[in-house]
Amino acid sequence: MFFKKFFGKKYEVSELEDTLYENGVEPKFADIIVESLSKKTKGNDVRIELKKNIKENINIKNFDAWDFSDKSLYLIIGNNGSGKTTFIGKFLNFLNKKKLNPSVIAADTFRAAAMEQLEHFATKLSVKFYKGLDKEDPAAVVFKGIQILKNQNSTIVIDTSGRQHNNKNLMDELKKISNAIMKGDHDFKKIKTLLTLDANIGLASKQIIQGFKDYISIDGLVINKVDSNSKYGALLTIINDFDIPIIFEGYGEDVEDLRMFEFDKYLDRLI
Ligand SMILES: Nc1nc2c(ncn2[C@@H]2O[C@H](COP(=O)(O)OP(=O)(O)OP(=O)(O)O)[C@@H](O)[C@H]2O)c(=O)[nH]1
Ligand SMILES: [Mg+2]
Repeated sequence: MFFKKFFGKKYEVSELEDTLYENGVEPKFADIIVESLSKKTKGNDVRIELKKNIKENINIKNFDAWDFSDKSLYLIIGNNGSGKTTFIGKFLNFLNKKKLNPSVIAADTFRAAAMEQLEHFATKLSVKFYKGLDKEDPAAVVFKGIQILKNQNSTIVIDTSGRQHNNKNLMDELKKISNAIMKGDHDFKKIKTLLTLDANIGLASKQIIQGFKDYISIDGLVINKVDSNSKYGALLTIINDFDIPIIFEGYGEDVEDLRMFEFDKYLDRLI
């Protein structure tokens, strides 16, 4: 919605470019879309032209739409405070509405409060919940949790501790969790790893995605806190640079504050 401030005004190209930077759009990308804009005939609806230029210059890949109806297992990973646990509350609500009978494993044994936070969501949403003991090995918690919950024909969602992608020990721990899932005796058709990102970090997401990707295969991204975000334009770079689809956007702390990511709607909100 940054373009609102240009409504009814004669815009300067440099001002428009600065506003794009301020909104997280990568400078080299902003330059391209503004440069092609300035050559266009005056009087055009600049907002429409801007969106068109973005579409012409962004490398959008065609991903298969996610089908949540299969019996699936979702591993939720990400930096500290990137909104994993809050997202899981919203995601359980989403799965509940689809009558997919979800259950959840709290494998963030690092912080007792994190397990309580998740238990609160699980209770509120009447979702089956398995938690580890304080400081228990998260891979063991995940392994045991799956054995207990697998026969209830449910979709399982797993919460993990926050970790920085450059912390080798914690990234090794994540690999161990992933291996524990693979080794488990279960028939989940799909195991999907979702990486959560805080929208406010803007272009710094690039290093985070790459850092996690170097350790573990990532199936989709969740962008949280887009409601309090001033760097929404950075998603253009994530879309352009990575072969990983953005699946969800979180826009608040309530369990209802989640929507599927749609590029055209995203552009309408950005500009
Ligand atoms: N405004 C807003 N706040 C959010 C959103 N998602 C999460 N938060 C807030 O961000 C903070 C961190 O969220 P958590 O869900 O605890 O993040 P986390 O990744 O589980 O954190 P750790 O487990 O400590 O790594 C909390 O205060 C949430 O209420 C969102 O979409 N919008
Ligand atoms: Mg958490």
